[in-house]
Amino acid sequence: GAALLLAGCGSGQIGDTGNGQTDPNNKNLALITGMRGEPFYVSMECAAQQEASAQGYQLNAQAPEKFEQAEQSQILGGIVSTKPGAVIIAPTDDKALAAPLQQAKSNGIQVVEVDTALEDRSISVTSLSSDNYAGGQLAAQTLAQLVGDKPGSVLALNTKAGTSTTDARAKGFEEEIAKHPNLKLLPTQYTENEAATAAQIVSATLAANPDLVGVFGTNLNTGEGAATALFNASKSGQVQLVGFDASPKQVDDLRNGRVQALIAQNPGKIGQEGVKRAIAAIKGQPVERETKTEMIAITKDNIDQQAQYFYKAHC
Ligand code: T6T
Repeated sequence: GAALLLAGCGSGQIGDTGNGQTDPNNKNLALITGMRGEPFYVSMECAAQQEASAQGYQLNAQAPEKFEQAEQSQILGGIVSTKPGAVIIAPTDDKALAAPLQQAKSNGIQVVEVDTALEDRSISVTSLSSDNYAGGQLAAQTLAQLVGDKPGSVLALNTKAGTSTTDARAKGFEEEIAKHPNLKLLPTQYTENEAATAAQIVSATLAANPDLVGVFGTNLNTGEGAATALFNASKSGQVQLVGFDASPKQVDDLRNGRVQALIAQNPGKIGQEGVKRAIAAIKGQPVERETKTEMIAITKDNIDQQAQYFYKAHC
C-alpha cells in the first residue's frame, strides 16, 4: 500500500492537477451533504445556495440517497474531477471518507467540513458543527427533568457507528445520565439511521423493560421512528422522548405530545458559514479551524418562540 502511494505521488494520478494549489479565482463550490431530501440537510443547502449566489459563486449540491459512505465517496470522486475550488462536505463516516478527501485536497480543492467530521483533523481547513457532545448532555438533562424522580430505565438510540455527530451525542448523553442515580442506562443501540429500525428497537425495549421511562433519539430519523413506536404502544407521554433535530414531523410530534423535547440545531447557519469559509479558503485567507454553532432545547412550553429553529422540507 505505502509503496504504491509513494509511486503515485505527484505523477499524474487520475484527476490530479499536478501542483495541489487552489486557484484563488475559482468560483465553483461543491456541497455534499449526508443524505438527499432530509430536512436538516435541506435547510443547510438552502442557506448555502443563498450565500453562494450572493457572493457570485456557483454551488453544485449533491447527496447520496441514503446516509451511506460508499455512495457519498462515489459522488465525491465525480466532483473532484470537475475541480471546484472547495468541497463543503458532511462526511458520512469519520474514517472511510479520509482517503477520498485527502485526494481532493491533493488536487488543490479546499475541504470544509460541515456537521460531521473526519477523525483526522489534518485534511479539512475548517469544521463547523453543533457542539454535539454538549447536545447529548443537554438531551440527558432535559430527559432527567421530564422524568423527575421516577426510577426506571433509559435508552439512547445512536445511528451508525462512525458518525462523528451522533457518536458524540450518545457519549454526552451517557455521561450525563450517569449523574442521575434514579435512571438506569440500557446499552445504546444502533438504528443505521432508519426510522423503521428505531421503531423496532423501541418496541422490543418496551417489551423487555417495562420500567422504561425515557428514550433519546440522537437524530431526526431515529427520533421519528421512536415516536411512532411509543405512539403505537400507547406510551406517548408516559415514556418521555427527547429527540434531536427539528424536522416538520418532529415539530408536529412535539405539538401533539408524541415527543416531549427536541434539541434543535442551526443547519442554515452551518451552511451559510460553510460557504463563507470555503470562499475565504479559496482566496487564501485565514479561517477559524473549528466553530461550534448553537443548539436549543425546544419543549411544548417554548415552542411558539422557537420557530426560527424549525427545519425546512424545501427552500
Ligand atoms: O442530526 C443531523 C445531523 O447533525 C447528523 O450528523 C446526521 O443526521 C442528521 O442529518 C439528521 O438526520
